[in-house]
Order: sequence, then C-alpha cells, then structure tokens
Amino acid sequence: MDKWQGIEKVVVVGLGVTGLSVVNYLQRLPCDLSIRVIDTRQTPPGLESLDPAIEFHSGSWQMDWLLEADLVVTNPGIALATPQIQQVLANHIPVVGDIELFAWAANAPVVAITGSNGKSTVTDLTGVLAKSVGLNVGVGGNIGVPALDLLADDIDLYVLELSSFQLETTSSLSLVAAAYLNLSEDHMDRYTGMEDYAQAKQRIFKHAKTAIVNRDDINTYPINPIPTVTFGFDEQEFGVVWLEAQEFLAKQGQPLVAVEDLRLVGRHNLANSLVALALLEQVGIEPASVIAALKTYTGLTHRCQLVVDNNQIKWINDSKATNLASTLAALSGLQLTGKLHLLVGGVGKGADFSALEPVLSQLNVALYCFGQDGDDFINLHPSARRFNTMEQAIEAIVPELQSGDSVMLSPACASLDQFKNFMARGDEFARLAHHYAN
Ligand code: N21
Repeated sequence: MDKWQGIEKVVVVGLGVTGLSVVNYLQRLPCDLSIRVIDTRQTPPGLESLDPAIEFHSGSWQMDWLLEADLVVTNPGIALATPQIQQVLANHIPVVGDIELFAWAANAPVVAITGSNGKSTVTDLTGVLAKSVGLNVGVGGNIGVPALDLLADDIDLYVLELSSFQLETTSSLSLVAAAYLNLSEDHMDRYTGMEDYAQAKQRIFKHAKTAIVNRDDINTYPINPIPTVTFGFDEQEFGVVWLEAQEFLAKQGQPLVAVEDLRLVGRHNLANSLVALALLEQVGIEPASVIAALKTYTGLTHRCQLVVDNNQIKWINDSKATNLASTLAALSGLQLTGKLHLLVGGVGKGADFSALEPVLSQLNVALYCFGQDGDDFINLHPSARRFNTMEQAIEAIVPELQSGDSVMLSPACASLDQFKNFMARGDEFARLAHHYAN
C-alpha cells in the first residue's frame, strides 16, 4: 500500500480488458485517486464498459494529461519505446503495467511463467493441478482473467502467465518460482531484435526465489544467477527416464508417471508437464500428489484441439499458434494418416518462416495461405495457394478432402488483421469445421 504514497493523479493508457481491470482496481483502492484514461485508438474495445464518470480521451495522445500525472499505467499493447511514453519517463513520472500494480497488492505466494511458447498450457495446467489438491488458486495474467481481477483475500496461490510486454513494465514482482520455458523469434515488429526480446523476458527473475529453466535452451537461464531447477529430456532433475521399454516423466531419475498415461500429446507437452510439477514443488506440493490430475488433463481450447472428427476427417484448431515455433511444435506432435491441409497466415510480425520449408517437404501436406502476410508462406511448399480469408481457404479445401485427411489451422501468425484475437479466429475455424464436416 505504501507504494501509493504521494500518488494522486493516475493516467491509464490503453483500454480493453486489461485497461478496464486497471480502472476498476484503482476505483476500489482506499486512497482518493484522480483517474483519467486515454487510448490512442479511435474507438477502443471495452469503451462501453468504462464508468462514464471517468475522464476519457481517445484517438490521440493527450500529453498534458500524461505530464500532469504522478503515475502512468500502460497496456501491454503499447511499447515502452513509444516516444510519448519516453517523454513521460524523461519527466521522471513512473510508468508501470497492471502486473506491477498486482505485485504491490498481492499477499499470497505467486508463481509465474514466461517463454515464447507453452506458457498458457503450463499456466493452466499448474492451476488445475494446484486446485486438485484443494488450494484456492488465482490463474490468469496474459491468459483469461487479468491479474488485478484475480486479487482476493482468500487466495492461497497465484499462477500468472506473463508476456514479455507485461514484464517490460514490471519491477517489483516477488515470485516463489519463475519458469522460463524457451526463447524463439516472435514480436520482431515491436522489438529491435532478439537481444531486446530476451532481455524483457529475463526480468521475470528479478525478485524470484527459484528459477525453473530449460536444459535445452541456454537463453532461459537467469543472467544474474539465482537458485535454479531445470527440466529437459534426460534423466537429470525434472526429466524423463526409460524403464523396461517404457518412458516416464521423472524427478532425479525416479519415475513419476508413464508418458503413455498422459492425454497431452507431443514432446513439448512432456516439458510443459515437467514445468508444472517443478513449479508446484516450490510451493510445497509434492509431484506425486498431482499425478492423478495430470493424467486427466487434456489441454487448452485453441491449442491443437480436435474440434471435429467426422467421416474419417480430423479438424484441428491450433489458432493459438501465433508464431513459427508454435506451428513447428504442432507439426512435430501430429500423428497423421492421410494428407494434412494446413492453414497459415495472418500478421507475420516480421518473422522469418523459412524453417518451415524442410519440415513441410517431409510431410504429405497441402498449404493454404491467407491474411495480411499470407505471401510470406507461398514459397515454402509447391502446393501453396493464396487466399484472402481463412473461410475462402477452407472452401477450397473441402472438395479436396479424402478419408484419413486432416485440416489444421496452425497459422504461425497473429490474427489481428482479420479477427479480434486468436480465440475469435479459432472459434471461426471450429464453426466452419462443423459446417463443412458432413
Ligand atoms: O491474438 C492474437 O492473434 C495475437 C496475439 C501475439 O502476436 O502474440 N499477442 O502481442 C495481445 C494483446 C498482445 C499484446 C497486447 C495485447 C493487449 C492490446 C493490443 C493493442 C491493447 C492495446 C493495444 C493498442 S492501446 C492505445 N493505443 C498477440 C493502441 C493500443 O494502439 S500479444 O502478446 O492506447 O491488447
């Protein structure tokens, strides 16, 4: 609470679900704050839910409001490098994000997860497992519920997914354990390079008691050393072990659960499961106590989700694949019978997609490219065809479908050119799958 000493005027930049959570939180605080909201977009999402009593400006920067503020709370949609935000900082006005405000208020243990891929699965799974042993768990952040909306007096444990954008504006988040899953190219439209992106993710370790890191990805290790627990695909620490021709998840070489007893598929999901177990151990939950729940976990909506399986044709929604590594993981986890009809495209965020070419050349695949940056994929496979929309691509797929085939949306791109977010894109795919799968 003392963090609010001397703060009277707060400006919230960026509305949407996160901005609204910030405004609602500020209104609930006992201190008497003046709250103003700006959004540089003409008609920002969530405006209909903003308290009409709050002073609001949209469509441009309102520098006089910003420069009068004692504190500016920015949205993860706004880069700190934005000149207007830099001007605020140059005037010695603190700029924070919603996760920093959460850190000021939380009074239960927090674990957090970052990385380029898998963080939503690990966050959700960690929450599900902790709930299975009776804890009251607040799960959210970059997925589902914004962190400030999770705050409650009776929470035993917070599990937060944190994006690099959220970490940029977070300085005092104390974590019992911080997991950094992997680092691969993403968001090159917002960072100057991989160093910049990696540096933002390293911030998760600043006030963490223990780091959970990937033995196969040196980038995930804390640059400023702290106690560390590792995961990977050998027998050390959290790993795997083979016993009598059966593979197990293991701790220190001791088997915990047979891989064939898990419902999550793909090698990357073994790693994701190990991370959840490692995080829970740091909050005093023994791996053995959550194995029953781990065995029943089937994964997230929009993440390699089988939405229709009709007439021997599978429709797989992997709309959550918003970068290349995510699509590569989906392709490596597939158990294919017939041809794969793969839908890719959207906002490419400046990525280099050439690593797809050798993978596609080994698959029985037809490639359908759509959206703003669909052209980025057109040279990656001889079968590639260009469409404006996902729906038009699916209309072209349907007459080609044969028994045993699969149709998968795993677009390696953000959706924001044509959809509200990846969830709306996945819902649209599922709707079309049900419509055409007859
Ligand atoms: O869902 C998708 O398809 C894309 C996901 C990505 O590419 O990984 N995620 O970049 C998602 C949502 C990301 C980052 C931020 C947010 C929050 C906002 C987006 C834009 C909020 C505000 C803005 C823009 S606010 C303002 N002026 C995709 C602006 C604002 O222009 S992500 O990690 O004042 O949502």
